[in-house]
Amino acid sequence: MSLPFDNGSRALSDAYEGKGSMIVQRTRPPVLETPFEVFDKGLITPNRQHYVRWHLARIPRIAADAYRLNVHGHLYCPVSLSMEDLRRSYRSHEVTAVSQCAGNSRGLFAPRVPGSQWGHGAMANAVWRGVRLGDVLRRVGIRPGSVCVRFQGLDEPALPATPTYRKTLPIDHAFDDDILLAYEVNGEPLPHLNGFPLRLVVPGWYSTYWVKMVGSIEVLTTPDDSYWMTRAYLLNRVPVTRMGPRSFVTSLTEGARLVAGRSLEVSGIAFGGDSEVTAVHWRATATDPWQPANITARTGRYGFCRWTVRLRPEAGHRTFQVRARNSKGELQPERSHWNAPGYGYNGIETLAYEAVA
Ligand SMILES: Nc1nc2c(c(=O)[nH]1)N[C@H]1C(S)=C(S)[C@@H](COP(=O)(O)O)O[C@H]1N2
Ligand SMILES: [Mo]
Repeated sequence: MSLPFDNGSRALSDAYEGKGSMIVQRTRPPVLETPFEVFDKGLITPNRQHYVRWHLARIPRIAADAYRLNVHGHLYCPVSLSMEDLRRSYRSHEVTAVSQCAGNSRGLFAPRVPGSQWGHGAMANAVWRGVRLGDVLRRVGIRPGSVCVRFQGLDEPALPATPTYRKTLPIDHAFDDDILLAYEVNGEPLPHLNGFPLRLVVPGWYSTYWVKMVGSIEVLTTPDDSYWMTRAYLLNRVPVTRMGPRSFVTSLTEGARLVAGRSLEVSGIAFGGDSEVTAVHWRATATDPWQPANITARTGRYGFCRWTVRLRPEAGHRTFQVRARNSKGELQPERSHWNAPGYGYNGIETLAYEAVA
């Protein structure tokens, strides 16, 4: 089966461990997109259809009882923690948050840009459970003069010259109570492809920071100059970090045919990025004034919310639009800011439909 998409048709597969039907972007390493219909079914993305993105070719299979998290660098007592240690000696916490690749929706940039041609399915909203990164850092004792904390994944490149996957958080941010070292998603252990047994969860930041299968945490006294911080995921040489608001129509698909004059409920999802959604606005066609939509369900400040409106379509070809605002006052722009690496697509969505008598 394949899906229509301007950038080529995309195969669906259910051949991946722990995954249901997914759009295959790449097979080695696996890069799998969540089919968009999933977002209409519920506000929490099921683990089996949570998208997957890896950069490096070798993704080991880690046995939970053999796993160790090494915490080292500029600190007083380096430790090597087992999953047992993490579960037993630390309190567990939960956060609901959207994980979104910085390249989500890249395939919609015009002119086209290279990289994974994602539709809107490089995002997922889930309930993450694990220990607070800050609790671990407090226990090992950070030394004065520390500037950042680096996380390294256990996945490995096919060629030794390729740098391993590492991302770094500024020291102050690392102590944020919302940041977790998560071992569960939606009440189950992390799926292998989503970073079993432990991954970083950085609510409000693009998931490039959410290091999967994290093997080591290192406290540094100088800024991290490694590849993934200084060469990749940059916009104008600055790392892409925090997310802004986005909104989507999920109950209608592009090109829908509706009955003129017969009202129907239209609904969709929105999220605020690193602050909560304060308003969702819509219009029945691009030249109408914006009106407020009802926010009918929420999953916390970092999660998806559902919005619904009553549309009474007028005859003709129209373009439904929706836009979200967050509590920082940020509004989705009219158009996504085009950039060569294709990051941060966030423009107002426009859905064309036709109403017939
Ligand atoms: N170890 C490791 N962690 C990683 C990556 C990776 O390649 N290796 N990719 C990052 C990027 S760019 C994204 S978008 C998310 C994807 O997370 P997911 O596969 O659970 O959806 O993982 C992040 N964490
Ligand atoms: Mo990503």
